[in-house]
Amino acid sequence: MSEYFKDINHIKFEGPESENPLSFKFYNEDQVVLGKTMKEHFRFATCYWHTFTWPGLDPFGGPTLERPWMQVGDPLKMAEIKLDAAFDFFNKIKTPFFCFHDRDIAPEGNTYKETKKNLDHIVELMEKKMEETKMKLLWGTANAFSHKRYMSGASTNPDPEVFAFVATQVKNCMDITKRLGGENYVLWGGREGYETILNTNMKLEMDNLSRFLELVVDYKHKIGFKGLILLEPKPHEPTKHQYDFDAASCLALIRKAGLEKEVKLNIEVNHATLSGHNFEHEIAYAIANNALGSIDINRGDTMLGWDTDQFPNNPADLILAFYHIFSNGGLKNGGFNFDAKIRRQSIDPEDLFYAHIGAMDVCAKTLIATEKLINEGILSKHIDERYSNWYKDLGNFIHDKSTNLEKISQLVVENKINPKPKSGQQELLENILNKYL
Ligand code: XLS
Ligand code: NI
Ligand code: NI
Repeated sequence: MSEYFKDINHIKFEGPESENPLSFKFYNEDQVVLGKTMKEHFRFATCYWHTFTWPGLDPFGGPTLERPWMQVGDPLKMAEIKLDAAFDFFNKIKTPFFCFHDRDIAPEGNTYKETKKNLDHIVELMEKKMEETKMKLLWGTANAFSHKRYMSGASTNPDPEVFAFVATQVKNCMDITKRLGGENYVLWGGREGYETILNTNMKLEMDNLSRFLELVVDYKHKIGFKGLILLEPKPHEPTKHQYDFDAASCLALIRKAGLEKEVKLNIEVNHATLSGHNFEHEIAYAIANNALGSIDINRGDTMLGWDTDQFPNNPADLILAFYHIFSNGGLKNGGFNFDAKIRRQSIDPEDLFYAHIGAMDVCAKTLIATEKLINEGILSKHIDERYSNWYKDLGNFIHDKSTNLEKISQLVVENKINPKPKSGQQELLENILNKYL
C-alpha cells in the first residue's frame, strides 16, 4: 500500500441510495447486462499520464498537484514511488486495466541506453506488481511528442534521424508492452502534422508515416505480439494540421499503407468533438468500416476549444455511442480507458477517486439504459423501416453488379419512378431516446 492513498479504502458498490461518496452507485462489476458482466463489457483502464504524471500545469500557471513522487530528487526513485501509488490506486478503484506512455513510468536518461535501463528497471518492478494485484495492461504507447527532438514531428519529421530515433523508441515500447502482456499497442501521432505548408513536403511526410506503420506492423509479427495496433485520431493540438485528424483521415492513412486488417482505431470522445464530429459519429464510422479497436473515454467542454480531457459525467453524451458499440457486440480486445484528468484545483488524493467513481458510474448507468434501448428495439425498428426498400426489388437491382446506369435510367423511365419525400422523424426519435435517460 502507498503512503499517499493510505486513508482511502477499496471502493465498493453500495447502490444508488448510498450517501458514501467513496462508493459506486451504479458500477457493480459482477452485474450482468446484455449477457456479460459490467467488468467484462467495459474493461476499464486508469491512465498513468493524467492521473499520476500531470502536475496540474496550464499555459499560465505552474504545478498545483504536488504529489510525493513529483518532488525534487532521484528521478528513478520518484518513478518507484509513483509505481507504488499507481498500483495502490488501481487496486482500490478496481479498473482491471491500466495504460501508459513509456515516459510516464520511467524517466528519460541522458543517453538512449540510460533511458532503456530506467525503463527496464521499472518494468521489472511493474511485472511483480501486476502479478500481485492481477492488474492488466490494456495498452502501452510511446511518448513521441514531449521532447524537443519531436517538435517538427516524429515519423513525419524532415530529419530521418528523428524517424530512426522514434522507430527505436517505439520498438522498445512494443517490447515492454508485450513483456507485460499488453492487450493492444497505441500510436497517437501527437505531432504527426504540420504548422505551415510554407516549409512542408506533405507527400514525403505522409509516405513516411505510412512507412512507419508498415514497420510497426512488421515488428509486431516478428515478436509475436498478439494485440491490436491502434491509431488514435486527434484533429489539432499540438499541431495545427494533423494527418490523423479523425477516424476518416486515419483510415485513409491505414489504407494507404494497405494495413486495414492490421491497424484499428482508438477513438477518444474529446478528440471526436474537437474534430467537429461527435462521439457517436466517430464510433459509427469506425464500426461501419470494421475499424473499432478501443476507446479513450472522457469529455470536452463545449465552451472551450481545446482538449480539456474531463471525466465523462452525462449519459446523454454517451448513450448513442454505447448503442452502436453494444449493438455491434461490444469491444473485444479494446476497453474504456479514462484518458481524463481532474481539474487543476482538485488537489486532494480523494479527488482522483471521485473522478473515476463518477465516470464508472455514469458508464454503468448508460449501459443499463442502452440494454433497454437495444432490447426494446424501437430505434432499430425505425431504422430498419426507413431503409427497408433497399432489401426489396429496386434495392437489389441497384446492388446487382450487372446493373449499370443505363439500366437504372431505363427502369426509372419505364416505371415512371417519382420518389415522394418521407419524414426523418428526428424529433420523434429524440423524444423516444429521452425516455431511456
Ligand atoms: C492526447 C492523447 C493521448 C493518447 C496517448 O491527447 O489522447 O493521451 O491517448 O498518447
Ligand atoms: Ni487519448
Ligand atoms: Ni485527449
